[in-house]
Amino acid sequence: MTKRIGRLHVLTDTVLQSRFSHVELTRLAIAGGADTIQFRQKAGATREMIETARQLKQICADSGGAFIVNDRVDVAIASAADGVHLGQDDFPILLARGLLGQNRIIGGSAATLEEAKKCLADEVDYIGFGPVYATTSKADAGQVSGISLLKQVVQTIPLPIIAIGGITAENAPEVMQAGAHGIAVISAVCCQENPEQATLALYQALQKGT
Ligand code: TZP
Ligand code: MG
Repeated sequence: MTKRIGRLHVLTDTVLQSRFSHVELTRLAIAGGADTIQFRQKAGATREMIETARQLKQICADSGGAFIVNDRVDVAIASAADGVHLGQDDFPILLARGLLGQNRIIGGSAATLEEAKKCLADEVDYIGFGPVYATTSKADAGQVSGISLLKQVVQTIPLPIIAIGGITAENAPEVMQAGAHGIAVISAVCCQENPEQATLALYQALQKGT
């Protein structure tokens, strides 16, 4: 079956900033035009995470957006999420597929062409590729790929490629022109004065680049 992969993924974060909760960020991002919310919380009580995830899922469902959980297959299942996003050292993708079934979205992270090929072999539904630009939002993000490697991945890997890492409204058009299916951001939304307005600016930048 064909699963619709969004073009504007907002990853919720309450570590880099504490003004907005995951729920508030989700509401604001959706209001600004995000079509995918990725709940990204690296620590804390599992029970609370499930509670939050269930709220986010409801908000996304009400707007027709997709709800993806970062790292945690258990939380994704418990919240009836639309999918899960897994890094190279996270829960193995093939095992996640066995638990989630074919209808749920599985995204994989890749920072190199080799990692992108691994994701393809594991039959992910999309690849989060990057960091394309420098980022301070992820300590172990690794080396910046730049636009040229992003292009190479887009041309080699027949999957939707979601660019991540240092994406802003300024550079989003060139990322889209490089062939990315969409973008994923943390700080360009979560760390802005007005997350809704910031999401809208990204949304408009995406339109420009496609
Ligand atoms: N994966 C690769 S870079 C990154 C992640 C989660 C951080 C993206 O954050 P920002 O603030 O949009 O650069
Ligand atoms: Mg991860």
